[in-house]
Amino acid sequence: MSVQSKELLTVVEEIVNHTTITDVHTHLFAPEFGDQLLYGIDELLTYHYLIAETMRVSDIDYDTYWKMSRQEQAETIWEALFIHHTPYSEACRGVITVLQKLGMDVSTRDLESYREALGRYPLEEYIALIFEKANVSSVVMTNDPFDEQERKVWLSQTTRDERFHAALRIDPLINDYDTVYKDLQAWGYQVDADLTESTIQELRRFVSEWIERMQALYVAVSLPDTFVYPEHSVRSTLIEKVILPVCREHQLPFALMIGVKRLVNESLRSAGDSVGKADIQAVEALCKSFPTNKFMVTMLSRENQHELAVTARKFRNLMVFGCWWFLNNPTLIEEMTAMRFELLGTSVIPQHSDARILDQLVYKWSHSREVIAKVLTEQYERLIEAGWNLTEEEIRRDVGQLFNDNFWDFINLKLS
Ligand code: RAT
Ligand code: ZN
Repeated sequence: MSVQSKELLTVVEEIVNHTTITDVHTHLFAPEFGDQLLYGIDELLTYHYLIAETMRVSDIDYDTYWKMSRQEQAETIWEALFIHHTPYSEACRGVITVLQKLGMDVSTRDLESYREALGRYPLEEYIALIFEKANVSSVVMTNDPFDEQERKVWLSQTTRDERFHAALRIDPLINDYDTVYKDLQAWGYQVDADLTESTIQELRRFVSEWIERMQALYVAVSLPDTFVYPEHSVRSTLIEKVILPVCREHQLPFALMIGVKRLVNESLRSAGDSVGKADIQAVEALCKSFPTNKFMVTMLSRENQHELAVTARKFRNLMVFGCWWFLNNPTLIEEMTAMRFELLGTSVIPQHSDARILDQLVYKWSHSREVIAKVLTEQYERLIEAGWNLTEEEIRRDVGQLFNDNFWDFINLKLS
């Protein structure tokens, strides 16, 4: 059935809201990881995005804040951002959206009643409820084999909740090899500080073993705004000689998240990272030099978005994904998504949630869905004006690709 212009937005919204999503990058954990899976109102309020915002409107000193219990921190943030100020920033509004969608009366502004009501759910029920409200079918975790707590679970656990996929995150290996090679030695790998041929072989064994143990869907790293490739550095050698050959062997994408300036304000701890414009030539050089490797790339700076989309037009082994972190705001999602749709058509993964707290799936996706539906409708409108006959089935197909198939097809893509 063809869709006419005037009913278009309603139809697109309907389809966008009812299509389940594979969330390709989160920081959530399967329930088998115990208290590493964060959820509930106190975790929601102490999200690092909100810590940064609180410090701007309150005179509390950093140490006092960090010494508080989680509950006290949550109360401090609630008072500062939700009672004494109006919570319209994206991260604040997110909390309100979650409360509202979980049936809380947000007009009472009564934190204790929310804590009580949400705290009543058994965990399994809560996970199911959140996945249902967010209409997400599965999420990809961020899994760090250098994290002691996480490592223990991987080494002892054999089964995993199927809604949670793994991604092997190797920041310490790539960005901090000088320190972590000692851990690797302690775990039985014959590695040196120098990247000798035998060390390279052992590092490949390490990455390979963890891919298999986790059944990782991709290997990922976050990189600074100063990232360049190629260069004479440990990082470049590790990428070229360890990560890319192993990814080729397992036919997995290497995901690069580029443009983070870690800890520009150390007192803010997890909230202290910032952004910088990176050099797109690194992405171009990687895609060009390794045509049988697959790259998923997201960049943190708004200024990098146009050249990233253009680069994806040149390389089929590059999949652009998500509006990352400081870009995950309606204005920027709209701008980036429109530009990507115009330059790349349907061949992009428009968004990931980056959720750190389970409940955030609800707001991150409802906010993003709204913007994506709007941008998609505008694209369709122009097409209909040009005389194209668009069917509901085709809209359903497109949204399915954007929210699921593009990711899974890229994971399964074999380049030779
Ligand atoms: O968005 C975030 O929560 C950041 O703290 C980072 O974790 C970032 O997304 C990353 O994956 O490094
Ligand atoms: Zn992340």
